[in-house]
Amino acid sequence: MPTVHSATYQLLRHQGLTTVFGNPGSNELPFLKNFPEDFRYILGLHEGVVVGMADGFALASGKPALVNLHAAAGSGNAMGALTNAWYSHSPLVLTAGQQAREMMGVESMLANVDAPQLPRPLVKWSYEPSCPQDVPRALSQAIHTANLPARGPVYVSIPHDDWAREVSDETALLSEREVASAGLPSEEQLDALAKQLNGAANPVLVLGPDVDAYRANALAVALAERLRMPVWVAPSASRCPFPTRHACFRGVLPAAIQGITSLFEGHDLIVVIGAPVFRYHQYAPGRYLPDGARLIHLTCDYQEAARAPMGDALIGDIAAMLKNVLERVTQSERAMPEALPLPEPQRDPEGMLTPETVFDVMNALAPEDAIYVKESTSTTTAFWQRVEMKLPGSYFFPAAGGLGFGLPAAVGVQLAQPERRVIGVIGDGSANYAITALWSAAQYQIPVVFVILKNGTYGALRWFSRMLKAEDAPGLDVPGLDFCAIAKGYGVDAVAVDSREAFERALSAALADTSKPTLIEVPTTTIEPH
Ligand code: TZD
Ligand code: CA
Repeated sequence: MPTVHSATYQLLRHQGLTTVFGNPGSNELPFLKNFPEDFRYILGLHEGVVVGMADGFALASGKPALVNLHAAAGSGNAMGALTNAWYSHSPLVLTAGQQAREMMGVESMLANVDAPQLPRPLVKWSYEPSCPQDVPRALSQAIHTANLPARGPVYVSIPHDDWAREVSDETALLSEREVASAGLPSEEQLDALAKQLNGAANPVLVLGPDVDAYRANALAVALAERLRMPVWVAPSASRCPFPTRHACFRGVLPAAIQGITSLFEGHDLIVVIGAPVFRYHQYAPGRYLPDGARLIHLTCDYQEAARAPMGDALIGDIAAMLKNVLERVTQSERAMPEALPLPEPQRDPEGMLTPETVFDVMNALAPEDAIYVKESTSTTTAFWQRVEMKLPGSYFFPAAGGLGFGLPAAVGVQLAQPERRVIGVIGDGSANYAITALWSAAQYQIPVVFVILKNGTYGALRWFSRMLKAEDAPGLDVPGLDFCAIAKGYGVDAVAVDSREAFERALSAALADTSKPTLIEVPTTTIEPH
């Protein structure tokens, strides 16, 4: 008879979840024992790192990733990282070891009391099987739930005495299951949508992270060219859905109600695809739409559709919807939008670089299929202006703004995309939340190039403090950090640079070495996010 252990590994193997991201404790050891040779275990030294690596891996591979956490304490440590996974529609299958069934009621050490409650509301589904025989089925449900649109994290708590128990041969049926969704609007809905697009005098396109997640970037380009629309990236951009040097590209929308409405003045149709409407940040109340404008929202997420404060929404497969709409729209005779001018080079002060120069150098030296994992909050606008990205899956930023994503996600992305170079562009504030990801990168020889932008401050908060008239708030600076020493302590080669030429040399050398990670510490000026 199969055991819960053998049936589960069989299921995971068939479903392609053979990389396990984890940090173990006693409750998890019965799952990890007899670890099959065709599986790999990636150890993270803190659960924020574990989930961050798995998140990057899932986003870059487009497939569910398996996480194994230690009971309540490990799950708690993972929660901050789950905010990002939830908002990036990342299909993470989180498992957590539970105390032995008989020992749960008395709340022994490591009993995860009310385990399914713990990760809510940052999971689509959370469960603790009521008997050992239900564990493989529950994990099968978890994988399919995570992977069905809209994708997202799920959580299963598994008592450690379950793994050795026997299950019926029928459990094998689970491994063979395929669960697919086929969401496409009706012909009538597509025709009505196309009619609005064809009839608009001055439409504008807004693209979000799910265009990139569905690998629908080329379809979005075709639609923009067919209708000759300016294209904006939806606010708080966590992925790059559109080539940043295309004539139609306009940049990332501001994350404020009034800011967006002002920019869309004069447009009669706003088409938003693969993003919430909208993911605001700064509180700047105002009108949601300019006069005379209609908004249409195409999304894979019914919750996004339902909670929007304005516009009509259509829910379905982003790529299929785009493809079908494209077949129905006619070539516009409007003038094509003009490409944005390239930004001027910046002069660097003695001994440090401007972030703009850092990005210009990256843009010049990195391969055209490089992947950027970015977590420096004050430099976002400058980055989007200066770095050309044209291939799908070229950019990842924490979708909920939860810091501690950048370092581990860069490691996970590089694991999923070994043929492409991954550059982590990380602020000196952000780097500290999940710094032990450096250890995983070193131990598993994952050749990420980490570029630490060291301006000595929480730059974005400095900007916010002026906006909120709270300039006297304490705790906004981070002096006294030596990232080269820290990196070396975790086994990563590191170099500090203080001029453009030194950075060019260091980045070229790091990009040329695919055998191990490198960290480059760059002292920079502080700039404004907008
Ligand atoms: N803690 C967590 C987990 N996430 C957060 N987003 C914050 C705190 C608040 N926070 C921001 O929203 S931006 C920021 C903080 C602390 C500053 C990040 O500093 P940095 O980047 O050095 O990484 P910049 O470019 O200097 O802003
Ligand atoms: Ca900083």
